[in-house]
Amino acid sequence: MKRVALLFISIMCMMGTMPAQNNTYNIVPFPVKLKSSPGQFVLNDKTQIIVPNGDIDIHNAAFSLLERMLLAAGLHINIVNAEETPVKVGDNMIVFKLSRSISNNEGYILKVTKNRIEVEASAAAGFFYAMQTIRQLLPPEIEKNTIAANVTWAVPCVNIEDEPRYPYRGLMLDVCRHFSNIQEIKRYIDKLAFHKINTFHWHLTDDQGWRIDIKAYPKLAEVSAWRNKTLIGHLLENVNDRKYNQTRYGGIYSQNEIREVVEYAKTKFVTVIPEIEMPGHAVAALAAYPNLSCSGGPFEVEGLWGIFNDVYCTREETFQFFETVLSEVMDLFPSKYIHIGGDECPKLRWQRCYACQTRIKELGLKDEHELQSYFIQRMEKFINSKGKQIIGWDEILEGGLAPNATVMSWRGIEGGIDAAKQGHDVIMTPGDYCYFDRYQSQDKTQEPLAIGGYLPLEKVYEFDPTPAGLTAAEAKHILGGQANLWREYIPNDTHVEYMLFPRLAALSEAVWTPKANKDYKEFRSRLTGILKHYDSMQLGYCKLNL
Ligand code: TNX
Repeated sequence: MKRVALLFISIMCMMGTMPAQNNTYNIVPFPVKLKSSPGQFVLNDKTQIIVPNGDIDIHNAAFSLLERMLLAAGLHINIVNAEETPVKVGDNMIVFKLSRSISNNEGYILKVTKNRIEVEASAAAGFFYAMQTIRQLLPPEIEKNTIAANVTWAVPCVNIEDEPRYPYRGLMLDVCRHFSNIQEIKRYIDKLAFHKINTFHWHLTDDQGWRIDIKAYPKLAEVSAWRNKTLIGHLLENVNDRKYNQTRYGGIYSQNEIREVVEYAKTKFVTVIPEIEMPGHAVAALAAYPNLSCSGGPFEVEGLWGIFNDVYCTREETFQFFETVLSEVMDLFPSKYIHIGGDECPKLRWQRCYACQTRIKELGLKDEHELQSYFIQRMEKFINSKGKQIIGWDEILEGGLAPNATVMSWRGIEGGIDAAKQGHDVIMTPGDYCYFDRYQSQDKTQEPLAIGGYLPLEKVYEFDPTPAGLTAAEAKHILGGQANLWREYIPNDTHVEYMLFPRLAALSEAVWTPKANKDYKEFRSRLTGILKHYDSMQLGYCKLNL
C-alpha cells in the first residue's frame, strides 16, 4: 500500500501536477498586507535582478540579495541596469520598478509568482526591505557564509504590501562599559537590517571609557579609552567588599574605523547616530582632561558602574572642548541627529563650584537644573548651526527643553508624553519594555548575571511606542522606538547576541507592524522560522522558553 502511494506521488510529481503544499511566510516584522498564493519562484544561476537605473543605493539593495546568494548558494545573480541595457520583462527575473504611488520611502510592494518576482518602491530603502523579506522567505541556509549543498532556493509565491509604522526604529549599543570591535559592530548592523531596524545609536562615551578618537584631544585615546580595573559581580552585591579584575581593559575606534562602519551601515540602510555624553557620565574624559571638571581632579577612568558626582564643569573650557569634539564627530557621521546624552547628571559639584554658581547668577538661572538646561541649549545651538539636530535622554526636560531637541524617553513614557505635548519629537524607549540588559527568565540562576529586572520576549512584543491619550497632532511627534543594550554586565559578543535575540525580533514588530496585525501567538509561530535563520547565521540567541 505504502509503495503504491509512493509510486502515485512520484508520478504526480513527474507530471508536475503535485498539489501545492501550503506555503508558509515566516516574516518578522510582519507586513501590512500579505496575500498567500500557491507555488514558488526558484532562484538559479540564470536569475537576473533588473534595476531601473544606476543609482548606487538601489544597486546596494539588489546587492544585499546577490551577496547572500553568492555566499550561501554559490550562485552569481546578475544585476542589470535597465537604463543601460533595456530588457523585456520576462521569466526568471527579479524586476525593480520605481513607483511614485508608494508614498513611504521605506515601503514596497512585492509580487512573487512562479515565473518572476516584481518589486515596486519609490526609493532604494523600499527595494532593500523587499530584499530582506525575500531573504526571510528563502530557506534558512541563505544566511550561511559557506555554500550549502542540495538546497532549492525557492521563494513562496505571495503578494505583499508593506511599509513601516514608524520612521525611527532603533537599537542602542553601549560600547563603553564593554567594547565591541568593528567586525562585531558590522555583524550587529546586518542583523538590524534583517529585522528592518534602520537606526544604530552608538553610545561612545561614558565614565568607564571613551571610544572615539578625537584628533584635537589625543589623550582621549591614550588615557580615557583604558581603565585599570573592572568590577567583578553585581554593583549591589558585596557593597563593602568590592572585588575588581585588575586587567587593563579598553579600546578606541579610529576615525577611519568609524567611517568604515558608517559606510557599511549605509549599504544596509542603517543610519548611525553617535552619542557623546554630557554633562554627566564624564569621568573617563576627565581622567585625561581634569581641567574640564569643577574640582580639578585627579581622576581615573572608572572601573565601577553607577552614577558619579564628577561631571563636566560649566566653565568656557568645557564648551570649547565640546565644540571641537562635536565638529570632528559631525564630520564623521552624516546623520541628521547627534545624541548628546543629558542623563544622570548629579548637581553636587556644580552646587559647590564658584564658576558654576557665578554662571547661574550671571544668567539669572533658578538652580542647577536650569544650568544643565543652559548647557544643553548652548550645545544645541552649536549643533543646529551645523545643520544638525540633537537628541537627549528625557532628563533634558528638566529645567526647560532646548527648542529643537528630540527627547528619548527612557524613565517610562511620561517624559515622552510631556515632550510630545510641548511639540517636540520623541523616541520611545521605556525601560520596562526596551531595556535588553534585563533578565529573560524569572529564574535568574538559569542565566548569566544581568543588571536585574525581567523583560521576557512577550513583554517586548507588547511595547506600543504611541501612548494612549495623545491627540493625533501630538502622536505625530512619536518618531518610533528603540531597544537599549547597556553593557555593564555584558562583556562579549556572544553575550550581546544572547541579550539581543530574539527580543529584537519582538521589538521590530512593535516599531514596524501595524498594531492591528500584531498577535503574539502568531508571532511565536513565525519566529520558529526566523530562529532557523538565526541558527544558520550561528547567532547565539537566548533559547529560554522558546
Ligand atoms: C541608566 S538609560 C543609564 C545607563 C545605565 C543603565 C542601566 C540611561 C540614559 N542611563 O547609564 O547603563 O541605566 O540600565
